[in-house]
Amino acid sequence: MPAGLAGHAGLRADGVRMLATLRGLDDCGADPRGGVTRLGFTPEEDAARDYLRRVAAECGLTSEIDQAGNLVIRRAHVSDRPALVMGSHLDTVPRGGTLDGTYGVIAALEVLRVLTEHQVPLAYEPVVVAFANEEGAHVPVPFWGSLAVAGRLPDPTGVVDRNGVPLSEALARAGGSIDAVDRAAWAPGSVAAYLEIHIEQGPVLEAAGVPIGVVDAIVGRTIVEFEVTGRQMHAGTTPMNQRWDALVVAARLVLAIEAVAKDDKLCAAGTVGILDALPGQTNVIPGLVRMSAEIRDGDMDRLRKAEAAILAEAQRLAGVHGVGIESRVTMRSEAVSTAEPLREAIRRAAGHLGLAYLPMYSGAGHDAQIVAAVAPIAVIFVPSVGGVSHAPEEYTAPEDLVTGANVLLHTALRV
Ligand code: HGY
Ligand code: MN
Ligand code: MN
Repeated sequence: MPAGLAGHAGLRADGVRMLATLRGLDDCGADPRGGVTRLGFTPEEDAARDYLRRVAAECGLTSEIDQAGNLVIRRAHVSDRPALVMGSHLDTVPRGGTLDGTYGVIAALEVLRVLTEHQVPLAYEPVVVAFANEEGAHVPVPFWGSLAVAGRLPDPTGVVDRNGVPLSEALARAGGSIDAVDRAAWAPGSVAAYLEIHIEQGPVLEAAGVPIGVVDAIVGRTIVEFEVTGRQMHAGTTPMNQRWDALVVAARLVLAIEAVAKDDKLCAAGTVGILDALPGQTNVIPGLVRMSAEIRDGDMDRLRKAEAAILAEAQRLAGVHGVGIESRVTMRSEAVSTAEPLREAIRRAAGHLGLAYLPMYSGAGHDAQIVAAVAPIAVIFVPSVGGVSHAPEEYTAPEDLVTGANVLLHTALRV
């Protein structure tokens, strides 16, 4: 720890306060079927931002929404030093958990409160950010908010949500502006480092009985959307050998995408999460299928080869079965490494607190990997019970959440 901060070695997060703030968000998108449905750029995500703005005001912090809809919380009297940004996202997948992303924002806010209350003289100005629409569940631009601060958002003007409604409306409701999202980009040199704490979402830490993961690299991801076009015909009168059934071909493509990852091992993971057959009637041969492929790997060369293999197989299936298959790559996120000096700060923080830690790989995506284009990044993990996430059962023991916040705090002191 820098000598000037030695008097702060005993600082701790207020765990009771942090957990209460976290629970305050449970109402924003609580799903009657269980879990949380707080999709990006919906009123539920707006409510979460509003709630945190009230909390920030109550503790004397200032907050604003940038032009991309990101919530930014600062001390009332900011210095002109470069920022140490800490945060994550508030949006969820449909029926997700209460912690994915949200925990990272709430832990960062707790750290900012402690640093402010104790007037800790940091080298950098601590700032909390809640990035908008990380999941991309409703507005299919995952990492929207972090792409905006990194100045990497593709042209946003034509973006529509899954119901075809232009994003401009929801963005304006959130406090941003589609015509000014480029103003959300962080000025070069204005951010010294970005720290994100997150639940692991996998089984490693729990199995090892270790409370802290120090992420060394984050997975890369490619998303492809397919349209399979066959012929819509009568399900009873059309002979089985005279059909162009889009769903039957799509089913073969689903299995091919699994095989590329599972059997051919061209990439670490391959998933089809969207499969819509139209017109969706028991007595009509599906004429159109819309489906997604999502592939991940830590090596971008491998990921590109896996993508090429899937696209080639789609074309082969189209030829063999006489249907049309159109594909569109809608997202490519780069695999990244975290910054070693920040990893060292996390390890020292954990050591200072008497905690064991493990180097970890992240198979989940995080806003940090987008921010990595403009600032050094680090990611801290806490254990996920059963390794479950993107599901209502997602859970981390409260004491582990508080422990993680203390590691974030003591990492911030060492940056
Ligand atoms: O999908 C992901 O990896 C992230 O949780 N959004
Ligand atoms: Mn997630
Ligand atoms: Mn997340």
